Amino acid sequence: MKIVDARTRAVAVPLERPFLAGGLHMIERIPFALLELRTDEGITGLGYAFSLSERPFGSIVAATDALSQEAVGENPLEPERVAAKLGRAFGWAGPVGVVNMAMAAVDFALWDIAGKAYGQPLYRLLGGHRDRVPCYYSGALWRDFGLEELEGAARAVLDLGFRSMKMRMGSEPPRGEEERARVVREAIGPEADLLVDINQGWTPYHAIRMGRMLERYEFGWLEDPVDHRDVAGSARVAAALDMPVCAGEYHYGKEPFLRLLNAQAMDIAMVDLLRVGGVTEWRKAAALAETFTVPVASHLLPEIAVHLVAAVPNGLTVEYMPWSLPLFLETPRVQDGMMVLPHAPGLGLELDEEKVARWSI
Ligand code: SMN
Ligand code: MG
Repeated sequence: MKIVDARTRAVAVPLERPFLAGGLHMIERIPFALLELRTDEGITGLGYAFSLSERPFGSIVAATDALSQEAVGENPLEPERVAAKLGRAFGWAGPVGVVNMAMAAVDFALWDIAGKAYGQPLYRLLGGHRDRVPCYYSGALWRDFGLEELEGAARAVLDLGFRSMKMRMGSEPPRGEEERARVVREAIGPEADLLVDINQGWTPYHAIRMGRMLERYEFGWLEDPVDHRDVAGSARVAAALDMPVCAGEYHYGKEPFLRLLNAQAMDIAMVDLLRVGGVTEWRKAAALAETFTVPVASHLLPEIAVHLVAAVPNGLTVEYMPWSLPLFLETPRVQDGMMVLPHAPGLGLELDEEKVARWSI
């Protein structure tokens, strides 16, 4: 089988409720570069990459377009060979920002084709450890929510069928974090799981002080309490707290995970599918964590991540972030707080072409 054509399109998915990103700007829509690889056997594979800001987005579209052209003529059943070729074509010097994301988009499309060619859903091709996986809702409980809004949103998330959710803290200036934790914990009760993401907002000593307070509200993890480059600082926080520290989403490629794991800087590894470089590299990062008996969680793109978390033995939970979901006719169901793996071959996703046309940019 051969790839005969690569096509990249750009769309922006409108958000129902805009949110403040990193305290810097309001995000009202999320731009995606949609890639389709067509084969000489009539199978089409879907891949995509996105950015939270429309400024670097043009470079993601351009890189996806340029890299995917390099895949034309290659066998889609050989993702490692294709990755090596793409890396050479771009003067491979290790994991680099936008290139990694574009590599991921191509890699997704290759695995989608492989699943369709073998007639199996992706999670089976990757190991098929389970057919349902825990997940948590991530698209609510933002930093700019007031107390009443937090309470209402937390209840609404439970009503959607989730048993676990993530809130954000670490605003600058601080906004009464203990009160915010208490309101959400009281709204969801003692049984539901609650996670908290700081997005690198604290210093290690502040994180330790805040973490001791947060432990009273039974948080399942404390995510990215400190700057992702401060490996020693994250290790200090992890050693000081009983609450697990989750980190990893900001890193490119799999190599940083070995450094973080060796330093005991994380109790739970979060691997971003785009930054790591796609399905092929995500598995390797997960395997590194497995050798340290560290569980792995996904970051964004739940409709793809569900396959990966289900396939590896140390898969912990899928981040159910709804941003990408409206692009598809159907996405994996959530039942009793678990995501159910799709039976359709490959990624099991079909673009909603009516929306793609409407949201084209
Ligand atoms: C996050 C990532 C991207 C945008 C907003 C929030 C967050 C997460 O770090 O883990 O979802
Ligand atoms: Mg995060």
